[in-house]
Amino acid sequence: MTKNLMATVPSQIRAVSGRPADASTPMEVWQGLSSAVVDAIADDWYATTRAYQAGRMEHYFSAEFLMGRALLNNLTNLGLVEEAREAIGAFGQNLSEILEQEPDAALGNGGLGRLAACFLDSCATLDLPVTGYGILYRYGLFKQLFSDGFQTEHPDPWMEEGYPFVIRREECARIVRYNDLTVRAVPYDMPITGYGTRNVGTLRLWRAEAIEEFDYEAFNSQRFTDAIVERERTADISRVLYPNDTTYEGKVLRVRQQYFFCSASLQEIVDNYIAHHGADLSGFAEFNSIQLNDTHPVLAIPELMRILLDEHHLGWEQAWEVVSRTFAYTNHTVLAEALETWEISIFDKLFPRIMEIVREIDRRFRDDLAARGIDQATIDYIAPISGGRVHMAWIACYASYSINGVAALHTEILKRDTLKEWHAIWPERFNNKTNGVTPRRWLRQCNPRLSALLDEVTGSDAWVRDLSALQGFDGAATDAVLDRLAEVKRANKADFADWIKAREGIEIDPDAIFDVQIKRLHEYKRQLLNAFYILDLYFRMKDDPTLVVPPRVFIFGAKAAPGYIRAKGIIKLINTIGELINNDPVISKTLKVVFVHNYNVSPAEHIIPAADVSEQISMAGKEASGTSNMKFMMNGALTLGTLDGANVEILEAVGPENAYIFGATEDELPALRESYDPAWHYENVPGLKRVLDALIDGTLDDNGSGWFADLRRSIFEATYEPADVYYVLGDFAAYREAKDRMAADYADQRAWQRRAWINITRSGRFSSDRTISDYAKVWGISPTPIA
Ligand code: GPQ
Repeated sequence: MTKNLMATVPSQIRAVSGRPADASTPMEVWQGLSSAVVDAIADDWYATTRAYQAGRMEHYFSAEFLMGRALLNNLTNLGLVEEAREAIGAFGQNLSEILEQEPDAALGNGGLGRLAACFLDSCATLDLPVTGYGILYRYGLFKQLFSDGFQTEHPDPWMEEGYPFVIRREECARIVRYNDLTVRAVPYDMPITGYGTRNVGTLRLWRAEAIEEFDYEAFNSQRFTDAIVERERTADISRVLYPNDTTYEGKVLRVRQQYFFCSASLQEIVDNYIAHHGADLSGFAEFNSIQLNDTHPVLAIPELMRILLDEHHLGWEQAWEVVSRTFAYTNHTVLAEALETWEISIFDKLFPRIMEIVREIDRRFRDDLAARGIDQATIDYIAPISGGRVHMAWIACYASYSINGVAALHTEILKRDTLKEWHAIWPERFNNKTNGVTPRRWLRQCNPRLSALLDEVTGSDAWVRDLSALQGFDGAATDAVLDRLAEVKRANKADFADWIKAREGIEIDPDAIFDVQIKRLHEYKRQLLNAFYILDLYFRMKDDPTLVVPPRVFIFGAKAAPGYIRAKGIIKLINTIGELINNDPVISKTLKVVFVHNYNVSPAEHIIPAADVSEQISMAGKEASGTSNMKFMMNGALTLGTLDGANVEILEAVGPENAYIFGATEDELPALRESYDPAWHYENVPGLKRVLDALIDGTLDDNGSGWFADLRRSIFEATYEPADVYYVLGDFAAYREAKDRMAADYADQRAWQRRAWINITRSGRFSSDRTISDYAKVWGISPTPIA
């Protein structure tokens, strides 16, 4: 497999640059080394594809795959990091510098897209026949810069300079038809290596192209611009990732994107079935299952109906039987604003045949439920078509053989609340699949020091493929091991301080507590609560210079959706508080605030190994799972969090003495809210008055935007939402108490290290290998190793 990697590197670089390796730029070296890696796995990749195609396969449909960088991940999985370091060291290049050349493949917004990427890694490592299908966006998630503390957005043309980790498969191109447009879908395949296996899985990303490069007739008849416009209209489909996380935007282009990758992928899957199992499609679901990553790919349901009915002439019942045994649906949020519904008129315009099929699904659904004795109001509410709109989640629930949430609490809320009508009729469809993250990228690769310690303590690298193996080493935390753990964290923090200095121009003290909140900016995630704490702490220190406060660095990373003004206001607020604190000659000796700009997968790989405290402070019941909480835990940070999403299960795993849990719980909140009065908290909870007044009394300058006053209003005034809908003031006192206590506890380093160790050894359950093994049972697939 690894044959000749080192021998091929110089010639690969030369092929890229046209110059000898030692005269090539770091970017060219990255390209050449990456090409050499793809070359080295090419035979195994082909063998894996062949092996999977003949048996039962799972297809993971997702509008987002937040892959991050590929080179180091592949070298890590293949065990080639040192070999690569030597190979390029031979001509004076430094591997770390080369790795920093690589752009992030940011083809996703946040947790949902990154989860899909972790899943692919686990499927490859477990030799499972799973292929990912999505879109090759030309522009990934926008690049974020700060200007006067305000977020600005910039395009991310991530593969413009060439990207060796995707291979164009011209011969596998498909035609996708809309009523007003016909386009070619050309697949670009990304190899997915696993750890300790020769299997190489595939992520297939479709790119939209014109059927003909130009409309030659238009071109020749001097209508040059018409010809270009048509071509561009096609390329628009895969041009850009929509930058909304957990909110839905009813744009025609978005629904075109969704249909685009669903149709192309299904055509291929159906043809592959015919090639291997014959033309009788009634057996399709015996060999194929499709996981719908949220509702974005739900158009695959009517599209598979269309293919079976119109192209393969199955009857409706027969086709529906196949469809309803093929799809499984994962829900990733209970936020109402995320539930996708489309105006009927959009479907009618883009694909009338699909709309006709949806109408028939709706008609039969209504008959089906009436026959089951369901009342008319319920039927009207959960019907695929209601109120002039098509409801994607309802289509998914009706057609799927399995419906899952992403953490135990989330699945319970789905059953009790969001999807209760469905649960009442089809309880057996519901199941939980608590999320996980890959220990390859999020431990082995990003934290080599801790990895080496774990190898040593456990006697091998077996934990990389079976993270639950660490649990047996709970008791291995001798003084010697804990000293080593402390050294590892200290060294990671020093590296991180250098990285921050270079990237953000801020000096931080590696001996301070690194307290981190990194995730999309959303009100429900309550970065505002964290900001209020920091500002309150600043005032407390100003008021009482004798106050003993352990040195702390508050680290943030977050992008706000470009149209989400209030989220952008919170970014501006944190940056403004940072200015105030970092420029205060006295306070800045103890506190620093760092907002890492353009937060993405690769910054996370620098931040997480250096963290002491993992902020997971969403309002209970709102964060479906969270996955950074798991990455931090694996790297020995302690959770400061609410009983929300997977925090609940982290707490179960480590015990209350090894996490800091605070705040109202999901079942307490309804009663608390009934009598909730933010104004009372403002007047009575220590610290709040000063903090809220600072938003409008001139302490903090929002550059005339009015955004700070708006944040304050969101706390006190009911508009279309209740005042302080995310209970920021309600949880403030408990948060302040827990966070102060945590900082004080940090002084006892030995006790802290012991608790960090427990977090690491108990993180096995949060490996995506466990999650994927659970899914594999639902999917009915088994390992298919090629060697
Ligand atoms: N999530 Cl619906 C996203 O990242 N984007 C979305 O559009 C939706 C959900 C997240 C969710 O907020 C987190 O709690 C989960 O951990 C994550 O999906 C993966 O399930």
